[in-house]
Order: sequence, then structure tokens, then C-alpha cells
Amino acid sequence: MTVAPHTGEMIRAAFAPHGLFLRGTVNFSSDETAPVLSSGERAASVALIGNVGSSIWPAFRSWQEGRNDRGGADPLDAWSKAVIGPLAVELGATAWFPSDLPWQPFQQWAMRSEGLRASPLGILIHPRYGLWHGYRGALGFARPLEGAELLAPDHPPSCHPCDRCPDKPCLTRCPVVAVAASGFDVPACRGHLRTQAGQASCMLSGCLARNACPVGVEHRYVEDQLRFHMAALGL
Ligand code: B12
Ligand code: SF4
Ligand code: SF4
Repeated sequence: MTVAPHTGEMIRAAFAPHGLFLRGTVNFSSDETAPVLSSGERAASVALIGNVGSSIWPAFRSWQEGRNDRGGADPLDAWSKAVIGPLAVELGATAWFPSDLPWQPFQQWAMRSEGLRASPLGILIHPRYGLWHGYRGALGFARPLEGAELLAPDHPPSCHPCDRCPDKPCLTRCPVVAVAASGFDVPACRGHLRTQAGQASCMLSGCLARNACPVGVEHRYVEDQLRFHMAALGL
């Protein structure tokens, strides 16, 4: 049994005012270990909710300005919960958030539902938005969602930009070689971010490796958002 066919439209309409998009959906088969809903049942499906480019930034900053505590220690997570939590209740869904433990496999869900693959940086690359997109939450439903028609309207054809990028500039721009085909060296990156050089480059205008990618440059995060994410990474 599927949910009402208009659920995709309802999800889109509910999140659009916040700059959030329905990124894709996954239906679990009965032999998979799906996440557990607040009702105690296993989820039959999840809908991924996220940003493309800086789509969430005006809504997030305006929410933050209206709060005495500026959203607390993790304001973007707090905003995501403030927006997605109540809408999940309205839609009869359980909400999960990417930074909450136990980590739900957001990237696996995105690969499956959006046909995306990992870039050498570890983050998934989108044929249109490049490295400039992310996930703010997921909605779990007790029933399967219908498939293709629930994808974002601009869902791209399945192709992996890194396969068509012979020079791979993302692998050569990091001053401390923290980004390598073998993995992301978190201590090396954070060590550099604490130096004067790191403060004057990556912390100010974003990860040099991520900025070097030629895909979706028009969707690069605005400076304020870049600095916000770098501050979180450099902690
Ligand atoms: C832990 C974590 C980190 C750790 C990574 C530690 C490590 N070496 O693994 C740290 C803090 C360093 C990190 C950094 C960043 N992260 Co991070 N991170 C996560 C988190 C919370 C959990 C990942 C995980 O282990 N999941 C557990 C398993 C169960 O999930 P999975 O889907 O099955 O597993 C995938 C990941 O493990 C991934 N993976 C493996 N190695 C690495 C290494 C890195 C650097 C990343 C990002 C992913 C990754 O590959 C697996 C296959 O799908 C996810 C959110 C989430 N719930 O997934 C975000 C997440 C993966 N991060 C994200 C982002 C954007 C970043 C940063 C760019 C943020 C920033 N402030 O700049 C940086 C990346 C730095 C870079 N190289 O550019 C996004 C990626 C979105 C996308 N487009 O794919 C996510 C999904 C969060 C979100 N809100 O959207 N991250
Ligand atoms: S620079 Fe090339 S290899 Fe690196 S993430 Fe971008 S498209 Fe992929
Ligand atoms: S933020 Fe700077 S130090 Fe860290 S991976 Fe990117 S380029 Fe390297």
C-alpha cells in the first residue's frame, strides 16, 4: 500500500518556504534493516530533506536573529529541528537529523535515491549542484512512498562528474594534503585550520579543495555560510 499520491507535493510545499527541498526517497525492502519509527515499527520509506546551494541560508539566519540565544551551540541543527520536527508530525512521519547519534546513513540513502556518488572529498557530488548541497533531515514513514515522481523536479540524469574530471583539482589544492584518494585526514585538516595561514585562507573563504571543484560553481555557498561551516569543521 502506498501513501496518498499527493504526499510528495505536500512534502515539497511544506518545506519550500524554508528553502528546503525533497531530495529523494527510499523504499526499504522487507529483508533490509530499516530504521525504527517513533511508533516502534520499522520504517517502510524515508524522504530526504536538504538544501541545494545556499537555499536555506536566508530562512536560517532570519530565524537565528529572532532568538535571544542565537540558536545555541549548534544553531543550524537547532533550526533544522525547529522546522522539520513539527512538519514531520503534521505529515505523520518520524524525523531523523544527520548529526544525531546513532548516525543514520544519510549518504547511503542519497546515493540510492538521487543516484549520487562520493567525490574524493568524502562528500557526495551532484551533477548540477556540485559539492554545494547537504541534508538537514529525513522523514521516516510506515508505508512506502511512490518512487520517481517524488524526486526533486530537477533530478539530474545519473552521471558522476568526477569520472569526467581528468585533472581532479580537489586532490591537489589542500596545503596539508588532507584530501587524498585514500581518505580525509581530519587531524591534518584541523591542525592547519588552527594556524594563521589556515585562518587566513580556508577559515575565511572555505575549503580550498572544495572550492577548486569546477562543478556547480554557481551554487557555491555564500561567504557567510562558507565561514559558518568552516567554523564548525575547525572546532
Ligand atoms: C562524521 C561526519 C563527518 C566527520 C568525518 C570523519 C570521518 N573521517 O569519517 C567530519 C567532522 C570530519 C566531517 C566533515 C565534513 N562533513 Co560530514 N558528516 C559526518 C556525519 C555526521 C556522519 C558520517 C558517517 O560516518 N555516517 C555513518 C554511516 C552510517 O553513514 P553512511 O551514509 O552509511 O556512510 C557514509 C559516510 O561514512 C561516508 N564517508 C566516509 N568517509 C568520509 C569522510 C568524510 C569527510 C565525509 C564527509 C564522509 C565520509 O561514506 C559512507 C558511504 O556512504 C554525516 C551525517 C550522516 N549522518 O551521514 C555528515 C556528512 C557526511 N558531512 C557532510 C559535510 C558537508 C561535511 C563537510 C563538508 C562539512 C564542513 N563543515 O565543511 C566536511 C567535509 C570535509 C571535506 N573533506 O570537505 C554532509 C555531506 C553532504 C554531501 N553532499 O554528501 C553530511 C551528510 C551531513 C549533512 N548535513 O549533509 N563529517
Ligand atoms: S574537482 Fe573533479 S574529481 Fe574533484 S570533486 Fe570536483 S569533479 Fe570530482
Ligand atoms: S579545509 Fe583547508 S586544510 Fe582542510 S581539507 Fe580543505 S583545504 Fe585542506
